[in-house]
Amino acid sequence: MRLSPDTIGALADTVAVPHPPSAQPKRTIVHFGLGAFARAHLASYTDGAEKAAPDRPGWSITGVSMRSADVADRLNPQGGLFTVTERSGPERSIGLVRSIGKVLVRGRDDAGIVDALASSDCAIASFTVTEKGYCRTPSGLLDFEQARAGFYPLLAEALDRRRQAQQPGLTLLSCDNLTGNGRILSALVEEWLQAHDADLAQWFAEHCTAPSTMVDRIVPASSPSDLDMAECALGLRDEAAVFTEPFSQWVIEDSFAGPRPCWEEAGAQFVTDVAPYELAKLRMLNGAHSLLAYVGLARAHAHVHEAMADPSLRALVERLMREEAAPTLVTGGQLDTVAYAGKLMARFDNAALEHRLLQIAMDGSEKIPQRWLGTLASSRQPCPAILTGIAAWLLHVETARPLDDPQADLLRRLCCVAADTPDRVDAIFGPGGPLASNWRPTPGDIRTIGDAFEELQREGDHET
Ligand code: CS2
Repeated sequence: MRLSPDTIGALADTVAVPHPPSAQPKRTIVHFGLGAFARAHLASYTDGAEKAAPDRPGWSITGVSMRSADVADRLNPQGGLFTVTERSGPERSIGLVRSIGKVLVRGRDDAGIVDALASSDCAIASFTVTEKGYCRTPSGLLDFEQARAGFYPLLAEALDRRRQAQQPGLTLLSCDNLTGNGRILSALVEEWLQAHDADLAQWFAEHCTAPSTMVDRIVPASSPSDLDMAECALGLRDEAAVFTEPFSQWVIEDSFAGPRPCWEEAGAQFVTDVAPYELAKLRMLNGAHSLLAYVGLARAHAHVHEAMADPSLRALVERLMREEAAPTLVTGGQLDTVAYAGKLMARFDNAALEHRLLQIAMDGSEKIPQRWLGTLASSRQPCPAILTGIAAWLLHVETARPLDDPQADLLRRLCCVAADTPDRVDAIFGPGGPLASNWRPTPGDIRTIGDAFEELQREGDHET
């Protein structure tokens, strides 16, 4: 039997079921990219806010699936219901989430998506479309060709309808792992609007906001065996179940164009400047994650906890966090980086999560700039751990079949043409390269990358 509003009563009594949401009309959030992360994060916080303050106006999320109808097919027959299982050691805690109303599909339901965004109920458009979903060129400008198939045209049409109907603007809330995600989103949307309707761009600047946010929760993709295990625990089949860690954090810049859910009741922190939190998270957590992914795969590991149990890799991760990333952060006393690193190590050790390294390794060219290059550019000392990560990523580019990266063809070509390390680093990270940045590798950096590359290659041959 499938989970749905009619079958809730059959859920195992170990599942925390919130009381039914209020029958009052709801405000809506239109969320682009309703993958496992958004379900375990935004949807959970929205549900938690309603649970904690049932007398406040309720919110419902209209999801937009960007690439296929898969998520819609999982959630719509369940009336938007799904469960979140928190895993840590042998502990499991399962809760039902009720904040999703329906899921539309980009390309199939475009008119409905524009209607939802243009509706007077809608106050927020939120995003977890991953780094590549913002459709940026290597220099950070909007790639119009790609953007046409993304969220931009729908958002623009809806903003135009709101302007003409003299409705309030929207808050655009990016929940992706980008430095200054709100600033980036707002600049890209403005670029799209300027190119199509300069008056609308002006209206957007005056009526809409895009707060930056730092989002944090490790949410591995759900596997078929996860869903089977959940079925045993739930007593019902939940095709949209998500599995995550108990930890969760959301820091949000308090600059909304209109109303918002009282997410603080569910633990979100509202601050005036999210940058220190965001930089620390990207450089320490995500930076270490990518290191574990590429070096871990080169050393034949499959999951994060297994890579963490490899003593030499564990030492590299500690080094990246404590000696390379942390000294580049100005946290203004808001964050104790020593304690933060300790907590991250414990989270990465969580074997119950079964977090696949290949999932993290995906889209390296989109992730590496904010995870590693910022640290390399601002560090006053050599960063052997990150440089080893770069060597492992280059090896991944050379050997992974398929290479899951939007720039796969270009990267492969550059690696073929430039066979030795100095040329390769220059072709990829130098001026005009796909990962050009402020980082200027020294001859010593290039030697470290070359040595690490050879060593990882040798170890890989040995493993084979
Ligand atoms: C991971 C992130 O897949 C990845 O690249 O580093 O999804 C990470 O798990 C989250 O940012 C944690 O908040």
